[in-house]
Parts: sequence; structure tokens; C-alpha cells
Amino acid sequence: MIDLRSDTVTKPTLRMRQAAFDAEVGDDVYTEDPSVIKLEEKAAGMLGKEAALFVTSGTQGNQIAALTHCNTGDEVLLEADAHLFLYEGASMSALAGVQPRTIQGNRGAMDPKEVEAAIRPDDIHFPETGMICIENTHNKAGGAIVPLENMQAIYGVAREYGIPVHLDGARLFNAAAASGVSIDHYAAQADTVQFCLSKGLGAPVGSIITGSADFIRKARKWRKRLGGGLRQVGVIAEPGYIALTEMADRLVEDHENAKALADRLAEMPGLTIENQVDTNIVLVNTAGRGETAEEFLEILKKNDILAVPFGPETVRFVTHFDVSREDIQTVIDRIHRLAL
Ligand code: TLP
Repeated sequence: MIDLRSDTVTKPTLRMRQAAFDAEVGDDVYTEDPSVIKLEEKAAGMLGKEAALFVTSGTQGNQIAALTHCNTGDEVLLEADAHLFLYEGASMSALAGVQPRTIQGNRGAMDPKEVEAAIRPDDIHFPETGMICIENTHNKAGGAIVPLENMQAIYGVAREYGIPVHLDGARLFNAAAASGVSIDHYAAQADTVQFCLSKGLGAPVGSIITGSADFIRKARKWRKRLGGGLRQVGVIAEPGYIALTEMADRLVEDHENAKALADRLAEMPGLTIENQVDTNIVLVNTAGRGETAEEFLEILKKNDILAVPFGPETVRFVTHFDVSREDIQTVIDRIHRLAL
């Protein structure tokens, strides 16, 4: 089975497993786990922030951002297809008691003028704008890189109005690898950043949230309230450290594989590529084959290929380090046979 459903499916490498075995641990709720402290300090340093917190997942990191930045009754501005809006079970509303207000972006990038226009004036009828969220790379837009200049412009607006910016950088390392913009440059355009260790970087579990020391102190309490205060968690922080320090450079291979896949699928009758492939995601439209995404996925599955539906006639393929160039060639050959 060639599994292109997501880069979340990667299995920990031998080195990660060994590091888990060797991990020095302590009780992290007492901030006594040396492996966690090492990971958090490294992450904060790499992103140019004062502090960092190891959290269980990207969703938990994003929710902690909403809970820490906002008060109940606030409004959060975010892109119309943001993960926080589409795929987190409305947890921002359920947990932080905030309402989302979406702005339709272009390849995941919101127009800074529209962001500014959506900021609420001081009026008893209105919610307060508690947070602006940017997603980079943008998942639903097919792994699109949100340009640094766009982030700079939005952050400029946000600072003018005193509103915190949170970056959902689940795949920020993909953006950096593909664009050549360093991770700390992206991180400098937001007050807080969440990034996933368990996607393209290949760790088995975990995300990091970074920000000011004061923000992280409050975030730590929210993590505890959410049940995310873990104990001898160095056993998963050590694989995360390897993900952070050793796995980012190879992401360009995933991007090359995604481009190769998109280029070849585009030549096949009935299939069209919906996205400009910036990173490791390819969105394929199946309408020309007269099939829904689900029908096409069934056929793929029978051919030992897994992907996910991303719309009624859209299938998402994600490349990652457990999928080799040979696997991509196999996928191309098998789909080519179907298309004949
Ligand atoms: N995305 C998953 C699914 O939830 C769709 C995937 O397979 O792509 N932000 C972004 C931009 C994400 O893509 C994801 C996961 C998250 C946050 C949440 O991360 P986790 O899964 O660790 O909670």
C-alpha cells in the first residue's frame, strides 16, 4: 500500500525510536523533563521567540493559542478555508467561546485590506477582535505558501490595532524549505506560532507552540486545563528533537515528488490538477473521468494507493518521507493504466 493520505502517516525512524529508548526523563508537569526542556529551548531559538511549549497536537496548539489570546465573546479573523475553521470540530467556539469570522483568501493568503476592514470598531453591539490567524502553508489551498510580504502586511495591520496574530504553521517547515525564507523570518510575522513535529518532519507525536515568555506561561496553564500536562514525556520529545533538527532539509524531496506526481497526472485523460504545487500537496480533480472523489479513491484503493477526499470531486495526495521516488513512479504507472 502506498499511503498518500497525509504526511501525518509517517512512522518514526530508527534513530527516533532509539532516541525514545535513550531519553532522559522527568515529570514535565513540574517542568523537570530534561528532554522536553531541550526541545522547547531549541524550538524557541530556531523560531526567534522567547519560549516554547511542547503540546500533544497541532489542534491542541491552535486551541491553546485561541484560549490564551482571546476572551469569551471575542471574534477571530481567519481565512475561509483555514484548518482552524474547517477541521477542528469548532473547538475554538466550544472551548474558547469565540466566534470565527472568515475572509476568503487567494491561495490561502488574505488581503490585508480586507483583514483591516473586518476589525471591529469599539461599539457595544460588536464583539472584540481577539486574534488574527494565518495558516502557512495553507492546507486546503493545496499546500500553498503564503508569501512573507503578505504576512508582513497583515502583521503590520494587527500591530496598529493591538491584535495578536497566531500562525498555524503546521507545515511551516515546508514553506521554509520550498521558499528559502528562513523559519524565524516567517515566525517574526506573528506573535505566536504553532508547528507540527508529526507531519513532514516525521515525529510520531507532538507540536510546538512558541511566543513570548508571558504567553507561554499562560499557555502552559491552558495546556494543563485541557489535560495536556504530561509526565515523563521525554520519550516523545526526543524523537521530536530529531524531527526538528534533522528532518527539515529533506522536505525538498517531498516537494519534488509532489511536482513529479502532479506533472504526470496532469497528462492523463480525465484528471486535472487544481493547485499550483508549491510544497507536498497535490489536489486532483476527477470530474473529467465522470467520477466523484470517493469513486476514484475506491479505484485507487483497489490498486493499493491511498489518498483522501478534499471536495466532491477533489482528491488530495500528500508526499512524505515514507514515500520514495520509486513509489511515486509506481503510483503514476498504476494511474496511467487506469486512464487508458
Ligand atoms: N491536518 C490534517 C487533517 O486534520 C486534515 C491533515 O492530514 O492535513 N493545522 C493544519 C494546517 C493542519 O493541516 C493540521 C492537520 C492541523 C493544524 C492539526 O494538526 P493535528 O492533526 O496534529 O491536530
